[in-house]
Amino acid sequence: MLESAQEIRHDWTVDEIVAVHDQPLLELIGEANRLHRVYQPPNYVQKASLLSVKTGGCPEDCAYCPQSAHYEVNIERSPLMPTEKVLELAARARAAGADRFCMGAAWRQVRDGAEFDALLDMVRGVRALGLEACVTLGMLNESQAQRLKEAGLTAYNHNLDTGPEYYSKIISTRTYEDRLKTLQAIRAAGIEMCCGGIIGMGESVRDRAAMLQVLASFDPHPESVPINALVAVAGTPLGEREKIDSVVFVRMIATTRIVMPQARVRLSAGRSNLSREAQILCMIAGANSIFYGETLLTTPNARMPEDDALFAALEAISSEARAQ
Ligand code: SAM
Ligand code: DTB
Ligand code: SF4
Repeated sequence: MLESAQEIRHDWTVDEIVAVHDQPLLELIGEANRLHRVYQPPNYVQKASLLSVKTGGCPEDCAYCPQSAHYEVNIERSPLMPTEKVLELAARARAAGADRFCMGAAWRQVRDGAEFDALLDMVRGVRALGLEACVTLGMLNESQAQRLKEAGLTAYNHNLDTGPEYYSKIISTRTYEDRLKTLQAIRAAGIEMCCGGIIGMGESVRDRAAMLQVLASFDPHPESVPINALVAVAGTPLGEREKIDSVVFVRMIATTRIVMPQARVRLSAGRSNLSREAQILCMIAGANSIFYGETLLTTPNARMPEDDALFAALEAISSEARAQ
């Protein structure tokens, strides 16, 4: 693919990104869609299936997260799921049409030992099923990243979550610098980087733009960028936050697409609050991946029959169908 120096940039300023984000909506969506059609297959939306393989009891204090042990949240904790069970669920996800299988663990960081070895087996098993494999396990070092690469891991998800300034309002138990180190280890091992964040936590547009600026400074850009809207869970410090407006979601997706035209932009948590039409608008604005399946990690996702109807609506239609 030809890279246009003007369009694939690593030197965006926060001001420039804010200006992109704040322009008239139709201009913004139009430009995002133009870039989407140049750099991405125009009719493909990836289905990624998500599974929590170790749930709750996490020592970190991420203010949005129901799995943090710091808060009183009504979720069931569970230890690492047996590999056979994970692979059974992966096979089921593949049969339902998933392209990628993502496994999340409520760990602060990866520790060498039996549990990490089991994770490596899960990755091998998922790849053997012909699925892309992604994991999100918290912080890790280069040798651990290398072992994941050798097991066949496609991508590692580790989010920046928000801009550098707002970050300390959300998480105190690890720094932005720690996150960047993990991302460097992933890149050093040659694993695809899946890195994005969350909107709707009380941050400003400037904080969102600052996060995109850090992401775009990676060369190459992250291969995938999940954009989550906060799922406010009772018991967490952000449990009372109001849902964001769907146009706010669309603006963030479009801005992400413009700033990183080659990335896969994933319309992630919070999608179940969007109508079918708002989701299609996000796709016009550059989203080309979703989480597909009844649950995210601990909270409900968009329902599968509704997603099947959404995907059916995206297909080309025959003349008989058009007559309806
Ligand atoms: N423990 C690992 C970590 O933090 O890197 C992996 C799992 S963690 C749950 C993965 C990501 O899920 C977080 O970085 C955050 O972006 C997202 N997330 C968690 N809770 C969320 C919520 N309530 N709403 C939206 N996104 C959320
Ligand atoms: C990401 O950016 N979003 C996913 C995935 N990466 C691991 C997680 C969303 C979690 C939403 C809250 C929950 O279900 O616990
Ligand atoms: Fe733990 Fe990850 Fe949740 Fe933070 S986001 S509390 S590290 S599971």
